[in-house]
Amino acid sequence: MLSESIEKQLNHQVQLEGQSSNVYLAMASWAENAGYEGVASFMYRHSDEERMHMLKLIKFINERGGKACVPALEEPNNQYNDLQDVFQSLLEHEQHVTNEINGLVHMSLNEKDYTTHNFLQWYVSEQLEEEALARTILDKLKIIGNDSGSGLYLFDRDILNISADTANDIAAG
Ligand code: OFO
Repeated sequence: MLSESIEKQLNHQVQLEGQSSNVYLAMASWAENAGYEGVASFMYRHSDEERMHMLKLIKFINERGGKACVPALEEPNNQYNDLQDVFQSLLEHEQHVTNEINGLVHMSLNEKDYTTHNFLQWYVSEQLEEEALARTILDKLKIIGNDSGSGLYLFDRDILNISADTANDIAAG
């Protein structure tokens, strides 16, 4: 059985994952309108993944005898200056999510809720991958620079091959 405080915090995380899905959906739409088809499909896929993160939490809360609440979402930012702006925002968003997950992990240990602690390990690894991936992409964009049309064209074409596995390798050194 979940404690009230952990149930509340897990529901907060449900909101955050749902919000992440919305943020990436807005980025996908911006990229599609800006002509970056590769980035758009990367973001659409990322948005779907975040929805899965939310569903996983909802099911866990309910399985543990808690009550998962489907949250209201805020309107995400729909306007970006360029791709660097998009991926910098993505990195900052993920850093925020990582902090929240770490807070939950801390809380579950404090309350000796080892089942929740175990469940959260999947999110800890996922955050490591997502942050590493965002940094890898930002590094590439910095090399290309915003003025290189052909560089950005190739980046857009290649982004679909940049998988989470690549980021994993980088994170593992
Ligand atoms: Fe759910 O991993 Fe990003 O936010």
